[in-house]
Amino acid sequence: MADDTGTQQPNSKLTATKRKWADEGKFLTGRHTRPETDRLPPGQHLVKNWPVLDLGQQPSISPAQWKLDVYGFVNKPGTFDWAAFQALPQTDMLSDIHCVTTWSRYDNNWKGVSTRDFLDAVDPTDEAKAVMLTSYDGYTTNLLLSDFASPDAIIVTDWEGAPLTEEHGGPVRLVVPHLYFWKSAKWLKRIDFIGIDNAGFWEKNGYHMRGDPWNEERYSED
Ligand SMILES: Nc1nc2c(c(=O)[nH]1)N[C@H]1C(S)=C(S)[C@@H](COP(=O)(O)O)O[C@H]1N2
Ligand SMILES: [Mo]
Repeated sequence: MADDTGTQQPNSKLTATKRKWADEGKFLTGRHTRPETDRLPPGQHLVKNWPVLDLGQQPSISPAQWKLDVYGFVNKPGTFDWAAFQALPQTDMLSDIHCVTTWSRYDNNWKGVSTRDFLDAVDPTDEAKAVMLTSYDGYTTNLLLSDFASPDAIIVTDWEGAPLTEEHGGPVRLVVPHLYFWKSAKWLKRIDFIGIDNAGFWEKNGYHMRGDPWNEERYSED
């Protein structure tokens, strides 16, 4: 029963494996690589609303006023204004939020520029190992370049089909869903590509340098 369409023969090993996966309901959504029972990281609880957390100074920046400066180890440093940012490839993503204060929120629809596409545009050099993000409220946070470049990380302008509200970091914020939400800088203003991972605001104040919720990296070791 060989055919030339690339279809597996009925008794091939792959067919048998796929049948077993189907029986087990594996990859049912096709989206979550973790089993559903592991979707909520340890010590977290689910919320339906979206809490607001920040240092208490919410800057009012219109899209026309907004600019993103890019410095450091990149071949194409410079400034993106709103039009230049909108000209980058636009992507939709669905992801979960995990805040270190123990709330998690599932299935957030984001639109913006994936960090992968952003990195293509600014072209980091080999010296770049980490990024320091600076926001319009003076907030800073650091990420390893490998975490910033994660395939589900996105520089966001829209949530659930509407522009990101001011309280949630509009016009532009970062979303890095595989790390605690303090890494997801609101009101993004500046990205420095740096050679050594330096501590940002919360990282200098007792929080973990990386912040992986699956390993409960909440606080710094010392
Ligand atoms: N610019 C800026 N970004 C920030 C913060 C902040 O104070 N300023 N707080 C961080 C923290 S601690 C959290 S939990 C999330 C909260 O985002 P939200 O208010 O949209 O839920 O933003 C993060 N990004
Ligand atoms: Mo937070």
